[in-house]
Amino acid sequence: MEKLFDIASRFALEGTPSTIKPLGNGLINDTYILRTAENDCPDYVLQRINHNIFTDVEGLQHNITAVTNHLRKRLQARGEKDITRRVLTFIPLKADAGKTYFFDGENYWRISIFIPDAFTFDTVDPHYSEMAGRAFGNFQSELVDLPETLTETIPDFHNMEFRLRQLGEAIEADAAGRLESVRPIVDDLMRRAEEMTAAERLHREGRLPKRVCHCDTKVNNMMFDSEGNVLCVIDLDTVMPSFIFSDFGDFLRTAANTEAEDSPELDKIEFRTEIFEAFTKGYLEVAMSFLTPLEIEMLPYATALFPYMQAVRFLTDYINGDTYYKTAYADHNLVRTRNQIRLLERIEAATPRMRSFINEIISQKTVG
Ligand code: GN1
Ligand code: MG
Repeated sequence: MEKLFDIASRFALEGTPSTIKPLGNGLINDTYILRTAENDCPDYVLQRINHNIFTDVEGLQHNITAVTNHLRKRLQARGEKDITRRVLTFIPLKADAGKTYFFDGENYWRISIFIPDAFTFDTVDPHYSEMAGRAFGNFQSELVDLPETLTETIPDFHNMEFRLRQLGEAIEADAAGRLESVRPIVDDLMRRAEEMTAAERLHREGRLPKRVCHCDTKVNNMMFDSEGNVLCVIDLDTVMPSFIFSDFGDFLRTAANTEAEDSPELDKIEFRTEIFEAFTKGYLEVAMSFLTPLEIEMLPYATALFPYMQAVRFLTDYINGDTYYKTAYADHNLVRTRNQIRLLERIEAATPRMRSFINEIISQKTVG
């Protein structure tokens, strides 16, 4: 803790840090809440950036600064109040105002303003889901004209061909001796490889662009106020150019699963159609203005792609001996893998219904 206070003292904070405690349940970074002694000073979120995963911290913080500044300008231009509740604000270093991260010789740290009276949810009802759809649509649409070019903070992050290659390498190495026990799961995933790498092929053919998106639209990466209004999108580490429908698919992966992503109760896993429909309605209301017909057509594909990609990533990590995701017990990544495959099966079964729902919305919009 002493050390955390020392790190905090490097940043140009308002007020005196009084307590620092762990916050949240992310799988990658370590997050703390830093309270200040004074009532009229903000509290802060202190984060250790996992630089084994985000190897280019400079590029990462450059992206985040570009994105948050752009969003802030938009909010200001619209005359919005309470701007520090509507976009994340990163604090510069005392010694170098151009930098929003501190390297202590071993780890990288950053601090942003804590948003009080704000909530994240691990599950949502249709009402919240529709608002989240609109909010992610807005987030993407605000970033359509971002002047800066963003770096890929994790190269090939949502590249399904790359994720399958990583699985192939894990199988090849079998570093933890776990391969034999998961052979049938590997086969089950490989069977879908061709279908699931469609986006990469379309991109190479020049038919599918990459655009700035969030790339980690887990349901708990959106903040709401106490009245249930969307405040802002958080967890911006992975904001980068990718397939725009990534954000759509990844949100539904967590929000439309009746179970948490690591629930072992496979029989309870359903794909919540009402969440899909509400989210799609909210999202398309905004996103129809900038999506191409092909991007719209691929929304059901994206919905299947994300549980699939996550299953491949969890399984890869399991075979590698749990080197990437935080785990709480030996089979944690395997449980997550099975969970995501079951969700994928549910989504595959729901695909015709998803298609007709999307078509219905589109035809209403184009007629009305
Ligand atoms: C990681 O940090 P967190 O928990 O929001 C991961 C996502 C996965 C997610 C699975 C940088 O996100 O891509 O979808 O876990 N982030 C990174 O829960 O790998
Ligand atoms: Mg998160």
